[in-house]
Amino acid sequence: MRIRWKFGLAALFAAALTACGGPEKKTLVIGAILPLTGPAAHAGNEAYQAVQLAVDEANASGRLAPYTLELIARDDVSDPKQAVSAAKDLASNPSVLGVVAHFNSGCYMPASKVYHENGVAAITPAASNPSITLQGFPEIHRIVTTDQVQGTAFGQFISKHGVKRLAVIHDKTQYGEPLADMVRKSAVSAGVAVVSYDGIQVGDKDFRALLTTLREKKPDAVFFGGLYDEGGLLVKEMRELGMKQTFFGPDGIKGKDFLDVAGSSAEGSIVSFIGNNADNLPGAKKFLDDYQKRYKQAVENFGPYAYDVAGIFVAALENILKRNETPSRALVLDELQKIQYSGVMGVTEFDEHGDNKNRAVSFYRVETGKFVFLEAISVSPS
Ligand code: ABU
Repeated sequence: MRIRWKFGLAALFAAALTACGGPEKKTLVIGAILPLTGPAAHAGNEAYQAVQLAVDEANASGRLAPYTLELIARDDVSDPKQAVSAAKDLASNPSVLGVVAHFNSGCYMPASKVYHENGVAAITPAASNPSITLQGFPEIHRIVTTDQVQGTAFGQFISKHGVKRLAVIHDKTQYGEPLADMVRKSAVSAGVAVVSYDGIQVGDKDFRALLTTLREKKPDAVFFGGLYDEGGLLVKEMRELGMKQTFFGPDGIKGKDFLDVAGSSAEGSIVSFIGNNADNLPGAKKFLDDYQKRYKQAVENFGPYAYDVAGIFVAALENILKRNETPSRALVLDELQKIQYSGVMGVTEFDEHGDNKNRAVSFYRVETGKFVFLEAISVSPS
């Protein structure tokens, strides 16, 4: 009874303030739909935490005053159905002005239709299947580079490092399979013989039968298009079978989960990342330090790009407010079309498809349980 009385008083007080033209909470809202649980939870949480950091910094700076920026987060669990459902949930909330959208290409692809139908700007900090941004949806953006660029660069890298016979494996997903195909084509154009091309099932644990068959074809390297867990198991089982071939993998295995699953078998593996190497960028140092300080973890992969995605939304909202206009979904979209955002990972400017004109692929080797930077390839816009 006492509690109800207290709430009753608070509600009366709030109503009285509003009626007298008193302080009303003014908020602007962005969403984040990422895998906070499930097989890519580690990367998803890094991206989410980076977005939260950017939102908190924007609020502390007062850049959007008199508004406060609010972040609504949803977990897509790396599952396309849950991604679409979360996208519909946020799109149906008229306060949501833009979404930091999805880690998995298999989630961003179907959810992109929801953002398009509802005029909500979406920017992915990670999903790299090139077809997502080629659908002609003006709402759909990506800050990292695409697997067209990653696949081409990886094929050339493999050839440059003396590989003559390559075995290619993929995980049959909307990420792994097209990426593996692009690596295969690029490697073949660079003069590498692709001796096998196989798909595995996500969630399977024992790949020894496939690896034993593949070993007969005498590859001198193996490329896997897929994610952390299967990548970790593949290289572990290769080493258990005595296979000493170099193991190559994409951005989808550059993370702690790959290292944890593979253990010491990960040593010597070479992985790529769809962007610049944050450790080499002076502009990223403050973010990397702030992230470490706040979350007691080092950044591993998509955090800096997720931080820049949130920064792009903040900059878009700030530009709208400077013109004394009221932020809306349509105005945010207009801003993204013309934005030149100087973030921690460099300058982002979106091309006619919504892809970042700034295209780089970085390569790393696993040494004593860490990803050690080797080189970066910058790809000019075509
Ligand atoms: N490129 C990040 C990993 C996954 C994906 O694109 O599906």
